[in-house]
Amino acid sequence: MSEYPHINFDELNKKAISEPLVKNLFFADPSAHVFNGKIYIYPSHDIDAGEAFDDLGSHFAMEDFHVVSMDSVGSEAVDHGVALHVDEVEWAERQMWAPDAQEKNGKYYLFFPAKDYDGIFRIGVAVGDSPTGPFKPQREAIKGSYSIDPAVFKDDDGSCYMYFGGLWGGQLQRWRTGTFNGQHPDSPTAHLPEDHEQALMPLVAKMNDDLLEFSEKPKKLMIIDENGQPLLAGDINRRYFEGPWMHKYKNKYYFSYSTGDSHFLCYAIGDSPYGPFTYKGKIMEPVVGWTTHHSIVEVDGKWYLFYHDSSLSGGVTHLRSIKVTELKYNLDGTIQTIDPYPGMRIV
Ligand code: FUB
Repeated sequence: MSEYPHINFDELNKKAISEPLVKNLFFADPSAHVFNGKIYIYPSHDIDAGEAFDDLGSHFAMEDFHVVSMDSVGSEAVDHGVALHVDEVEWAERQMWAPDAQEKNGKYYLFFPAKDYDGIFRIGVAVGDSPTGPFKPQREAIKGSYSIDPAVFKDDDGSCYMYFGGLWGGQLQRWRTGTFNGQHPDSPTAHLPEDHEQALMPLVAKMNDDLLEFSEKPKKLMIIDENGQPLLAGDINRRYFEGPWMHKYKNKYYFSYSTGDSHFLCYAIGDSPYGPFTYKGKIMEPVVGWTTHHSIVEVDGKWYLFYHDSSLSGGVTHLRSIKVTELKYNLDGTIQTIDPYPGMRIV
């Protein structure tokens, strides 16, 4: 159901800075990469499975992944069909949420979260010979993985790091003690830190050379303020919620993410893939649809933000569309904030 009865979607779509890349299906959470000179987008495939909206994200009941490719930004987005279905994954029962992909030595790896048969989000990997799949899943989830939203960054030396974690339905708060807390399973906010406590931070783990397992125990990735202090849980306009992404610009590491319930895309800059990362600002103002999730990639010397919104579905939270727009840096390396619908307030 639309959460935006006050919005005229015809007007919003006219003001929007970009159009859905695919209009016959709903795709979200676009992780974009350039492989062999071509753009490949690894999105979630949104469906209406009839689940009611709740703060655990039960309405995000996705079952499979497609891959979308483009020769260049502005060219036709081609949907290559189903690349992996939940029924092919032995350990996964449901909710195929935001994926990512990476290439190593001519093989392509699709990383994805899903709930296992105990209702716990884990992260799996599936391997293919082509960027468009099909991908063959490993029999088990990555050992030591939990929560959602894997993003796998390849550094200049070929080392790969997975960033992951998401609050509320993404269950990150249930792992605060190091093991899964099974209490209050129906509450998205139980187990969260108090407002004055350090915010929950995302996790990072270096991957083995074969990209099938972590080579180390995941570490907390610290996001700090201008005074070097970790962001606090109550700082909801800046603290991490979900949807991590890493890119490198002029030799600096840029960690970007969604602030979830305050609906911003934000970024922080550091000198190492492990951080710490100093909060720098907003990349994008809120889009229609509760969630906001993105990736950043360089194509032919320009930088692009891939993101999603619920404009095509008229504001239905779990029926989202992928979009792309140019991202610009200031001379000091900060990113110019993007307004997805200039001149229109959506919240
Ligand atoms: O698509 C399901 C979830 O919604 C993702 O995992 C989150 O990042 C949010 O976009």
